[in-house]
Amino acid sequence: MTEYQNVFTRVQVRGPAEEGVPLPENDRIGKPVFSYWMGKIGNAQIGPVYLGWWGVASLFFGIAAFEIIGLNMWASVNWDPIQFVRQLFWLSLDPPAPSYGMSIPPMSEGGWWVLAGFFLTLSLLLWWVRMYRRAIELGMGTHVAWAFASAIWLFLVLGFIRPLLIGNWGEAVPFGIFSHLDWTAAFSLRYGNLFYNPFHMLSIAFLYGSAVLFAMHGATILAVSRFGGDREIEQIVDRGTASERAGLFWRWTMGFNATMESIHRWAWWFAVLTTLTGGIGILLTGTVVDDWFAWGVKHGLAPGENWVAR
Ligand code: 07D
Ligand code: 07D
Repeated sequence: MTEYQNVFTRVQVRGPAEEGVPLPENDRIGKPVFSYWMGKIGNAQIGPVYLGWWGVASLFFGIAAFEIIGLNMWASVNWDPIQFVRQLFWLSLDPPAPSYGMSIPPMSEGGWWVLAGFFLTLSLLLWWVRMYRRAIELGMGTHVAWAFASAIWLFLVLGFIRPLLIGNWGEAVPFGIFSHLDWTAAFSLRYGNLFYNPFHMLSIAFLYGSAVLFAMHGATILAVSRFGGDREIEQIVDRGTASERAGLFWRWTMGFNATMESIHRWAWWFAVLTTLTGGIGILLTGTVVDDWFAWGVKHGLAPGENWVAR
């Protein structure tokens, strides 16, 4: 009992290797191994991993994109390995200059960026297919794939859909640790302060909300794990003291409680809506709205000439 009364995992279940459900063809690779340290944060069994063509293709293009980015960065410091490591966070592979529009630029002037972006996009889409297909194969819902699709949506808006609408690759995000932060700050300034974009507001509310919900849910389940609350799904159909108590705790403290099932819908929607609303906000910027502060003035969000404080 006391083993459960701690915020850190204290117990590890260790049985014979679990092979999982049988598959039509055995596409799984790797002999299962056990790791005590992985057991501290999750399941101690590692592998076998499902190997399929979608995953292999995704990794291939992902590694290709990563290599193109890395080699271009390395070339930018004249192939000096020390400088490459020293300046890594500040190095960048930039999109073509605005003067190129949507044409294919020379490799050294943004061509590599286009190719890396194409490969990275392919890699993400192929990984999406892998997730979707594995879920179907296991008889699961495809919720994970659709949540991932929401993240891919924001990624595509940032680097593909919005530049396409504007007609310029130069609008897209560079590949680099600090360069992509500089891009983000410059984007906000260029379009009159993203804080006045209501979709940025929504995205932030869902992002913060995701953190709050995750904290509430994680804490609640840990708090009732001594009653078996960590067996969440059984608790939905077979109501026991854990689920009941968890619900009662929130009804007592704030009057309303989610259910063992609905809390996961809350979590899914908050996470999904972060990038979904975010993508809408970015798509509108520079296409429909050129200056979010001016837009705010017009709609009474920000002080302007006719501003009357109420
Ligand atoms: C913890 C899961 C693990 C994932 C990790 C990310 C790479 C990139 C770089 C090849 C939560 C792995 C990173 C593989 C390698 C190269 C050049 C997920 C977890 C650890 N950002 N961003 C980061 C990406 C955008 C912004 C960190 C990606 C937009 C701000 C990391 C994308 C804007 C800050 C990173 C992307 C933006 C960051 C930590 C794609 C607006 C930070 C990410 C594909 C949304 C923070 C130095 C993390 C930081 C940070 C990756 C897009 C803003 C390098 C892959 C253009 C303000 N971003 N980002 O933990 O420390 O995610 O930056 O769209 O402060 Mg970013
Ligand atoms: C980027 C989805 C794509 C990622 C994918 C993952 C790999 C790695 C590797 C496995 C993150 C691909 C993964 C390739 C594989 C391994 C190891 C999700 C991504 C597919 N903002 N802002 C947001 C705040 C300001 C700006 C969202 C806060 C300033 C821009 C979020 C503040 C300016 C954009 C948010 C703040 C500015 C955003 C991102 C505070 C800068 C966006 C949500 C307190 C000066 C993005 C509508 C997210 C967006 C975005 C938060 C301030 C600019 C809610 C809290 C005013 C340009 N901002 N922001 O989940 O959607 O991203 O905006 O000041 O594009 Mg912001």
